[in-house]
Amino acid sequence: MLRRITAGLAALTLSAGLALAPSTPAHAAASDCSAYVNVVCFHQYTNYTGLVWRQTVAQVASRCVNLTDWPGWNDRPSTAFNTSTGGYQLYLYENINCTGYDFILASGQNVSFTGSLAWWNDKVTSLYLYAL
Ligand SMILES: [Ca+2]
Repeated sequence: MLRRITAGLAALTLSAGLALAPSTPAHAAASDCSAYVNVVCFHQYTNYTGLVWRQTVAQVASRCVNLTDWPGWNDRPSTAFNTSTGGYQLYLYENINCTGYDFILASGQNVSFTGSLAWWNDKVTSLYLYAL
């Protein structure tokens, strides 16, 4: 049995730009996720700073991606961005292999895991980007 939470955040206004190859800047800003179209992106900290994990839709769509394959990223995400434009829904999972509780982020949404969502802070271990 899975608990599903849909973030009720307004879609970001995204600047036009090309999605780049994976990168991990040492210190980030919200724009290190929001400025990229068609990416899944995380910040290390809830205030949109720290390390950034960013992958294009093409790199992660339609399969389970374990953050345990990315050194240091298991249980690290504190924000999540789904800037996909093709209707992809981002499922974030508590455990490896896309199991456990999930959190759903619709296309064009982003979230910081604070307040009522604080349970998810430093909890994400795998993700699945589903094409609708
Ligand atoms: Ca976890």
